[in-house]
Amino acid sequence: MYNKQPIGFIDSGVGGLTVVKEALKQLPNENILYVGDTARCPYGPRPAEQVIDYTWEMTRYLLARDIKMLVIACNTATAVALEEIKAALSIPVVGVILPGTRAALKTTKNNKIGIIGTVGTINSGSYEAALKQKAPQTTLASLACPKFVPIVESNEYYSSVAKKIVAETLQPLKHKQLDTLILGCTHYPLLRPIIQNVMGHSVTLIDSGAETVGEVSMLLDYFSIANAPQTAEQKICEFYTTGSANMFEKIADSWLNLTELSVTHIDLGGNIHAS
Ligand code: I24
Ligand code: DGL
Repeated sequence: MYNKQPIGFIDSGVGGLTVVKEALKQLPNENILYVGDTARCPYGPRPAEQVIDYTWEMTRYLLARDIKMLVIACNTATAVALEEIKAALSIPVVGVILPGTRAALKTTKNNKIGIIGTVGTINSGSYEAALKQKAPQTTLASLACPKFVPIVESNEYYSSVAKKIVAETLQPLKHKQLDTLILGCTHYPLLRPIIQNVMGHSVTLIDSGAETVGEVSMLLDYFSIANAPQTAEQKICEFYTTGSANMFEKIADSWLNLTELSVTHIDLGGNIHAS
């Protein structure tokens, strides 16, 4: 009836913590294992084949840890690797693209939806494919925003520089009469106030990560694999990073408002010098 095996989360780095934050809120009883490939982040500019390989390496690591479900928290990895990994695994595998797409379809009134993400996500055409398959009557405006991840990672996401870059980048979407915009990247919720301001308040922003956790919750119940209520002491929440555990912990502590997180450095792919 109850299943206390952990849910696995994988991401190219620390951005997937935006999804974990939602999981801690919506699924406080679930045990969590998170792998962030910080050493090889960002995935956004990388060729699809490489992103697929890296995503498999994180997946194999967590499969060996006996997870009951896998969440690909990274949009770029979901865009290129979800189908292949889902087809190969016997546990449920959830990406961030379909939940965001479903939420956008629920929200839109004029069927004009926008999607912003990394170069890898936008070039894959995965959001377009998902939307066209579900609702061919909608139009989708896609835009890669390669400058957004670096703004967040340089701690500039509230600065006037960020405002200027976001305004310039989103210019091509301004006059498309969109009423819904999907934030198709783990980092974009950090820029949400600026993006909202630039796009105007008639545009509803969809946070793919938050939507994804709602679907994870639904799947846990559908498959009857949710965990029993447990105390904070029983809860397992472990983070693994291919980069510096210390630096990962600093960001995770401040973002999740938790202290003394369990963060461990791991090597993936048998190449400790990979970068
Ligand atoms: N935010 C992200 N990545 C970083 C960062 C950040 N540095 C500052 N902030 N660095 O992603 C990436 C490279 N690091 C990773 C750790 O190991 C060393 C290399 C977005 C995170 C979203 C949860 C800004 C910042 C922060 C704390 C919380 C949130 C945040 F410092 F955006
Ligand atoms: N996690 C990535 C995504 O959601 C953003 C960072 C990166 O490019 O790796 O697309």
